[in-house]
Amino acid sequence: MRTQVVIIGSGPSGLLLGQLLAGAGIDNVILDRASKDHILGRVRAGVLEEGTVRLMDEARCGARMHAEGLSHEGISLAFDGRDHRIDLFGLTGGKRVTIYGQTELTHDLMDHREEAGVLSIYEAANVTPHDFDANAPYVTYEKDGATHRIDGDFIAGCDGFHGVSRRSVPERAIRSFEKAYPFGWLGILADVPPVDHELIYANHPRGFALCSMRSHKRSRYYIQCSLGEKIEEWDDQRFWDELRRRLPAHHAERVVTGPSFEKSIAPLRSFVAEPMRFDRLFLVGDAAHIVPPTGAKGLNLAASDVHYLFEGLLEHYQDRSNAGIDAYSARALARVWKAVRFSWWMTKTMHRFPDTSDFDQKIQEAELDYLTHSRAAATALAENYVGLPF
Ligand code: FAS
Ligand code: PHB
Repeated sequence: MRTQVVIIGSGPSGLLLGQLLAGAGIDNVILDRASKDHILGRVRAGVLEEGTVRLMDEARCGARMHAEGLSHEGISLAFDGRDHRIDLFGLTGGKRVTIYGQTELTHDLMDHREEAGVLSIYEAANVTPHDFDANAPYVTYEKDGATHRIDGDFIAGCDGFHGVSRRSVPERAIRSFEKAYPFGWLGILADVPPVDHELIYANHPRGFALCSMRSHKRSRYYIQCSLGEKIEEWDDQRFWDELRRRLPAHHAERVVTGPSFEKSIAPLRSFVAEPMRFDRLFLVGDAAHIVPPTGAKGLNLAASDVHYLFEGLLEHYQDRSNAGIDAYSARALARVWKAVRFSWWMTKTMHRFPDTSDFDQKIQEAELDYLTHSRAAATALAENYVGLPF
């Protein structure tokens, strides 16, 4: 089989890139080792920046997002028993975020791709990129007992942190930067109304908590937990009790509890691989970088990578210019590192670290005090949270 762009990975990165390419008449095939159902069963992000919303519209997949997504103009920071609203809209000259689950976004992209008859191959085993340092790259994979080959002009490695693409690059050609955090997030989904109309990020001596949502009837809550925690040790009652302990009293008493239907623990890390392009292979999204979810940047960074790569590929095919693909890595990394910094800063400011010294604790309290009394400090948080320009 031959195509123009072989995309490894059918998560948000691969699907959004595939949809934009198909819309521009650029042939592409997506390969994923998982099944569609497995991919749709993963619960992850919930906050979309305006740039991500714009890309979904450009991909002509935004109708349900606009119909069901919730437009938010602020977030709250809770600490010392009180909370303080950060007016995202007012501080950024009218920008807002959209609450719409990654699962729904993935569903929309998959449905539109299927309707357009653009090929995705699921449960493809041993997907392997070849000869991407030459002009005739190809990808092999195994399915139904046979080995298959797809030749292309380019390979987009959209296969996440544990994917094959980054691992296929010779060690001497790639540098990585990593920071692991000494805690994780225990998250649940429950069909109960959210505790407030906007998100609440809570800093508490017992640990961080986040009150998020998927709709007015479905809540997403997280609490910071130690890395050794086991899901089976957290029944719903224990989770609800711990969440309420970490919220200011006027929120804690309003938490509506109910049975969770999803519960998971995610480790937190910061990771960046440089560069993000290796001749005919491009790394996109989590394949190239990971951020702690505190700043709600992971999914949105995948979207900005897709934007830069799509622009570059469009120039290559339509204008016969390689300027865009040659600039891809530098452009993407410039935005990635600013989001990595913000996600690290939000995590450092809102979580309790096991080895926090008294001095560190006072610095954290001073940071929160500064944030809630300085328009300049709040503006810096707001402009990063709504998303820096592409
Ligand atoms: P993905 O990991 O989503 O997709 C990669 C795809 O490649 C997968 O479908 C996988 O099956 C496939 N693949 C992997 N290896 C392969 C191989 N060898 N061959 C073929 N296919 C292969 N971001 C936020 O903004 N907010 C959050 O709250 C948040 N929470 C998260 C919680 C968890 C547990 C995780 C893991 C991530 C979270 N993220 C969050 C980040 C997440 O949303 C990512 O940024 C987003 O999924 C990135 O999308 P992709 O780059 O498409 O990678
Ligand atoms: C979510 O709703 O899953 C969510 C929201 C904001 C974050 C992280 C996760 O910072």
